[in-house]
Amino acid sequence: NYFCEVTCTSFLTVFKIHFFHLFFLLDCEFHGGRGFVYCLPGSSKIFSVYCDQETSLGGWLLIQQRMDGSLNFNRTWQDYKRGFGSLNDKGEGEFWLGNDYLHLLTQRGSILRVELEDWDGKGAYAEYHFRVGSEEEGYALQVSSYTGTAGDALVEGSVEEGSEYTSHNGMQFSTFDRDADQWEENCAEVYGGGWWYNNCQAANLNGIYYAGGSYDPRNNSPYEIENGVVWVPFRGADYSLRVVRMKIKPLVTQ
Ligand SMILES: *[C@@H]1O[C@H](CO)[C@@H](O)[C@H](O)[C@H]1NC(C)=O
Ligand SMILES: [Ca+2]
Repeated sequence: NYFCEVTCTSFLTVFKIHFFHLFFLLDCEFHGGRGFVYCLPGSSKIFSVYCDQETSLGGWLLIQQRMDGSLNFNRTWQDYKRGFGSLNDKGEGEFWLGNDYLHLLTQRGSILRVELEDWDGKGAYAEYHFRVGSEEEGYALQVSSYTGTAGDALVEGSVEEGSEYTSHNGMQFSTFDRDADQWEENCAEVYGGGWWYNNCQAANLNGIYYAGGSYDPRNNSPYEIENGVVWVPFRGADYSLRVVRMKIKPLVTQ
């Protein structure tokens, strides 16, 4: 794994780079390897991305990570739009890249890789074709072509509760201060994070971080609900995962 730093000198330069080559290869030889590095419009300063060079041929850009519950993910539309949190130089930390970036980086198609780890160290993954709409489109989620070992929480959703209520595909993004879900109440408010809620969820990777794994929703306050860091087909709704991360790479590589 390498940590690459890109100096983005001006908004214009960055925008051109972005517009004509959604991604480009930057020489990370300095750090002992090579990786995809993304330059994002609006980053007029040093923008650091974490380049994972080890998982399935490398070239992944980390877009979300939970690992110790140190960061509050129950945040506003503006926070999710711009991103929050940070990583250290080992790629450790909790963060959300930002929905504007997700839209820009996925508009030509990308692969999403979700990695999950429970409190016994058991891991699982899920991969999808992945696109996030613009803010005008409510950052709507488009996912398809599931492969993996974790189960298909994003398209199929929860088999028990029914796909039509729990699939995240096609859903707009919701935060507690902007409810775009399919429930008469506010999923984001009670499930504790910004997400593509339906009525409500089979995956809640930005949910409330409960240490230890299994939890009894009756003890959760202020909502007695299964609002942990959840991937239903992997460990069920009443199990909050220890580590979750989301990574993307372009669908068509050069
Ligand atoms: C999330 O934050 C909102 C606003 O502060 C609050 O009303 C809500 O109860 C919080 N949700 C959870 C699950 O803590
Ligand atoms: Ca609602």
